[in-house]
Amino acid sequence: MSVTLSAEPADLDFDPTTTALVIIDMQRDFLEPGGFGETLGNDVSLLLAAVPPCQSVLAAARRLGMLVVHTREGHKPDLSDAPPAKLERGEPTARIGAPGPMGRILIRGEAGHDIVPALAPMPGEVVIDKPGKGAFYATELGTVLADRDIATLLVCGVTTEVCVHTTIREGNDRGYRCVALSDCCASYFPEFHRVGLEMIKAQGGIFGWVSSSAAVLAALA
Ligand code: C5J
Repeated sequence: MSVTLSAEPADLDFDPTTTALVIIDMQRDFLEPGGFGETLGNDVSLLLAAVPPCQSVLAAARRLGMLVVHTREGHKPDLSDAPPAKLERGEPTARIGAPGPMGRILIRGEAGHDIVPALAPMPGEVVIDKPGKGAFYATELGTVLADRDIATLLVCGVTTEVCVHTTIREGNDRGYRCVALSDCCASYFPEFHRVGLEMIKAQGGIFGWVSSSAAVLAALA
């Protein structure tokens, strides 16, 4: 059964049974004080502000039995899935695979790679480990969504202009209706967050739609 979501640039009808909640990279190293993101000089409180709205949308999605997908950005310990162009960037002490405050930076299995406890996946929920910024590139996400006849993605996570944006662009090109939930996404750069959302909904919704946690909760009530 279809429900109507208040969104920009236009309201959107979606069926919860063919809609996935996709939560991008809410990982300790990006969000937590003392993590890799903070050691780079970022204000992690900007990202932590997205956690409570994500929790409320996640609770609603779980209550309705919607498909929930969590993603984590990271690489194999031997870095065989990380292209040299990605590895050679940044200060040597802050590169992927270097020792960080919560284990090796962006390496699977390290503490900093984990999703923050407040949004921890429940047993049975899909967790996609992705080597790129987009959640479709070099992952099983496309198959997971096709198997469930998913048509609409409600997208949360960090950071708005990097992994959220790349995933929405990838999803849009694959024919999904992608909706960024503004208060459930965040960036270390408030201006990038604002403009990132503007870009999605510009030109009649060139990449998709922008909505909010409150609008999703109202639609699913
Ligand atoms: C994500 C990043 N998840 N900003 N990564 O956006 O490098």
